[in-house]
Amino acid sequence: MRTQVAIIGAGPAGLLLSQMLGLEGIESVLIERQSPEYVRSRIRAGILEASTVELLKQVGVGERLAAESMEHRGIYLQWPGERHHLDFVKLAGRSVSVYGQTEVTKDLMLARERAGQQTYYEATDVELHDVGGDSPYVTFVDASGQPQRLDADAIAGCDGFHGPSRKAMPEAEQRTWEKEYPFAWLGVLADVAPSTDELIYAWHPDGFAMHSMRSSHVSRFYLQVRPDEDINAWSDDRIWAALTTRLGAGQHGWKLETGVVTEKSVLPMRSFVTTPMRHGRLFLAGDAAHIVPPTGAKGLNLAVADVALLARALTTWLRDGSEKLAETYSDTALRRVWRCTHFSWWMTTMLHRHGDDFDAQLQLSQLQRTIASEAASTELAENYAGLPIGY
Ligand code: RFL
Ligand code: PHB
Repeated sequence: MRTQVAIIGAGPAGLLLSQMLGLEGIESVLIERQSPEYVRSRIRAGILEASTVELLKQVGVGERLAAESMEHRGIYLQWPGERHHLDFVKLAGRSVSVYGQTEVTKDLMLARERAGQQTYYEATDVELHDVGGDSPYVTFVDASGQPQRLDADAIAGCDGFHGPSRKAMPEAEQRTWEKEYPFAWLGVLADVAPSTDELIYAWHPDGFAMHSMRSSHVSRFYLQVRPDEDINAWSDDRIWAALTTRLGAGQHGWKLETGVVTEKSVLPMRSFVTTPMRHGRLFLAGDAAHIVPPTGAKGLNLAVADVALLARALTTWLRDGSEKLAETYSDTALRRVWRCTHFSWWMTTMLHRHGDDFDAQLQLSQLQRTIASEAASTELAENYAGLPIGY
């Protein structure tokens, strides 16, 4: 079997790439390890930058997004006794939108089905071959157990942190940077109306807490826990009690509504960057090339920004015959990757309890400065609301 671009991974990066290439008349085949039901039900990120929203609208998957997303002007930053609003629209001229990654994925899957492009779900033994040469190909076993070979002009590795694409890059040419954090998040989804109009990021002596949301009747919460935390030790009552304390319910007349917990899981936190993001005819995009801790809400947006560059690079190469953008893809993408890596690290280290009491005082001082100085709040706002694509 032959196609122009073999895309490995049907997460937001792979699905969006196939959609953007399809609009330019470039054919692709998607190879995904999981079933469509599994991909559709994965709960992950929830915040879209303005440029992500704009891009999704431009490429024809913005209809439900426009109708159902919630536009937020900013976020609340809080620590015991104080809650402050940062208005991104005033500070940086841009807002963000609440629309779950699960919903983005559903919209993109539907668009791909409508476009009639081929997807192999539940593929196993996915292997990349000859990525440094002119005739790369992918082998895999399809859902019915048939071995398959897919030849392509280019391969896009959109298979997340654990996929095979990054491992197919020559080790001698790769460099990686990694940071593990000494804490994790307990993520909680609950059937309850949000108790806040915009997201709350809270520093607390017991650990970080966050109040996010998915819709007018579904809330999303996160609590800082240990990386080896036993999820079974967190009953619903314990979760609501910790959120009540850390989010400061009962103070200044603010109430936290509670409801039925429908999902809970522990998420590890790491920063990871690999360079370069291209070798020969293999291109990495999204989590396959980099991971950020979720505190800055950057993971999904960064994957979208990579794909915006990669779709253009592959189009100008495969359709128009110019390799120029393919050659600069890695360097251009990595500029934004490192900016978001720094921002995510900064938000994470400012808001999570770690170290000693001296460190806690520095965190509180940094939080106060972020609120008190327009320069400091603008720096947070510009990064959070998102830098232009191609930054
Ligand atoms: P994805 O979404 O991981 O998609 C990769 C796809 O590749 C498939 N795959 C394979 N396919 C074929 N063969 C193989 N051998 C394969 N191995 C893997 C996978 O099944 C999957 O479908 O990467 P992509 O597209 O780059 O998108 C990136 C975003 O998903 C990611 O950055 C964010 O979701 C990160 N993230 C979060 N970011 C936030 O900003 N806020 C969050 O609250 C948030 N929560 C999360 C997250 C990431 C999580 N993961 C990856 C552990 C919660 C979780 C659980
Ligand atoms: C989410 O709603 O899942 C979410 C929002 C903001 C973050 C991380 C996760 O920084």
